[in-house]
Amino acid sequence: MRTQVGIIGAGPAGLMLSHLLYLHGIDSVVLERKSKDAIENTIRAGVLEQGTVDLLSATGLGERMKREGIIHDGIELQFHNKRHRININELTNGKRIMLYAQHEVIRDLVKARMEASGNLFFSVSDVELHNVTSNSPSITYTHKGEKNELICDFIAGCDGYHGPSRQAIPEDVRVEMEHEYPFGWLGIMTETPLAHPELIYTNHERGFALLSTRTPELQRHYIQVDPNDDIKNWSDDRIWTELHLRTETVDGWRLVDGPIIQKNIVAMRSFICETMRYGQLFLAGDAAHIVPPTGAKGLNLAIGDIQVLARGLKELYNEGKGDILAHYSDICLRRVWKALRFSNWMTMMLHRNKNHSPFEYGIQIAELDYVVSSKAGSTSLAENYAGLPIEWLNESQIIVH
Ligand code: RFL
Ligand code: PHB
Repeated sequence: MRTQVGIIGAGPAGLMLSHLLYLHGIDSVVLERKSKDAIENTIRAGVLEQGTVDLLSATGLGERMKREGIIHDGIELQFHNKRHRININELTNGKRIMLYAQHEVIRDLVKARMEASGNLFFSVSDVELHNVTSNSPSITYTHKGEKNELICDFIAGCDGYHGPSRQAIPEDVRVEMEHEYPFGWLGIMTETPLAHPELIYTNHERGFALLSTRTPELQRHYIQVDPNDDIKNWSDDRIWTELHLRTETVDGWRLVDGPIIQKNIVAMRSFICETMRYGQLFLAGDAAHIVPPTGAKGLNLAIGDIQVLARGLKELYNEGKGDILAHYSDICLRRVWKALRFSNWMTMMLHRNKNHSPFEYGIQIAELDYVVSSKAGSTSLAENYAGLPIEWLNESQIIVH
């Protein structure tokens, strides 16, 4: 089989790329290890930046999101059991965020690709990349027991942190940087009414907590735990006790509890791979970078990479211009580094580190106090949280990074 762009992975990055390429008249094939059912039901991100919402709407994917998603104009930061609102809308001249689950975005994308008779192959195995520096790289894979070869012009590695694409870049070419945090997030899905009209990020002496939402009847909450802790140690009662202690306020606000229908623990890390391009192979999304979830950036960064890649491929195929593709890695990494910085900053400001001295704790609280009481401080948080713009090539075509 032959295609213009072979895409490995049907997460938000791979599916969005295939959708945008279709709109530009460029042929692609998506190869996904998991089943359609599995990718459509895995619980992950929930916050979409304004830029992601705008892209989904502009490309015909906004209808259900607009109906079922929940728009938020701000977030709450809580410390010393008091809340402080960051008015993102006002501080960013009108930007907003949308609460719409990642698996709903995936469902909308899969539906759109299938209605357009797109080539999506689920439950493939043995995916391998070949000749990525040649003009016709290829991907071999097994589907329904048969071995296949897909010959392409380009390969998009959208296969997440553990996928094979990044490994196809020789070790002496790629530079990988990683930072592990001594924090984990225990996430729950609970059948309870909306806790609060906006997300609440809490710094408490017992540890971080986040109150988020999915629908008016289904809430998503997180508490900081040891990253090596076992979910079996966390009964529903113990989770609610911690959530209550960490989120109650001095004026007597108390969370409503109820049945927990799903719970799990994830460790937190930052990771970045320089370069994001090698020959005809382009990495996008979690395949190239990971951020801790505190800044709600992972999915949005993946979509940002794809905007750059899709535009680069469109300019090359339809207009014969190769500038964007030539600078793909620089354009993306510039934005990714800023999101890594922001996610790291949010994480360090909001989590309790048991090894911190009283001095370090004092600095952390002063940082929060500064952010909520200074317009410059809260504006910086707001513009990063709502999403920084993609910085395209400047006039002299020189990218600093
Ligand atoms: P994905 O979604 O991991 O998709 C990669 C796909 O590649 C497939 N794959 C393979 N396919 C074929 N052959 C192979 N050998 C393959 N190996 C892997 C996988 O099966 C998968 O389907 O990466 P992508 O597209 O780059 O998207 C990234 C996002 O999924 C991720 O960054 C976010 O979920 C991160 N994230 C959040 N991001 C946000 O923007 N806002 C949030 O509020 C937010 N909250 C979160 C999060 C991630 C979390 N977890 C679970 C780490 C909350 C949590 C708890
Ligand atoms: C979520 O709703 O899953 C969520 C919200 C905000 C974050 C991370 C995750 O920062």
